[in-house]
Amino acid sequence: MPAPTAVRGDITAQRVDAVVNAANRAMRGGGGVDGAIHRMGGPAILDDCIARFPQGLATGDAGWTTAGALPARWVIHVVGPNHAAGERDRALLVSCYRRALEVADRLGARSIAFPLISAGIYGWPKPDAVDAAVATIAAADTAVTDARIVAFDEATFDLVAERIARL
Ligand code: AR6
Repeated sequence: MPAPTAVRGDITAQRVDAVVNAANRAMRGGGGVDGAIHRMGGPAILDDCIARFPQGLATGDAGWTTAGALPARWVIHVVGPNHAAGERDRALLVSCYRRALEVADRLGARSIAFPLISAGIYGWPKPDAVDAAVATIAAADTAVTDARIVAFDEATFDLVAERIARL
């Protein structure tokens, strides 16, 4: 696919077909991006998580729900590895991006906004989290034409933009 683009802002405000949520295995909400998405999207997202994912989701996997009141149509939930808790298998982080794009293709989504998965509460070192995001999205075989990496702060935005420039 074309190179991803770097965006600075709040992922919940993105006008895209699908926003990606950095969830956990239980899929019942949490802090960070997960908290923001459930807060802004409203209770329909949690209802759909419970209905469609009674057992939650495995680390490295992706699954979709409604986006509720968000401008997006779908939320694609992924579960990144929890580096802070000792989950250090990088293939699981790469898998989150690949699987999210596969789910997007199945939905017919053409635009998607990713957060930097595992790079917050889960503590994945920021430069490697950026590298995994940019390289995996850029190499994916997908019908998605607009893939954004949404950075919350200026320093992270700069890291993402610099890595994209090196593609
Ligand atoms: N928009 C864009 N980026 C954001 C936003 C936002 N609204 N909020 C945070 N970030 P995190 P993780 C950035 O912690 O590390 C939850 O409790 C943040 O600065 O959301 O995968 C879940 O339920 C960081 O760079 O996700 C899980 O238990 C990045 O998004 C756990 O946290 C990801 O940070 C998942 O932790």
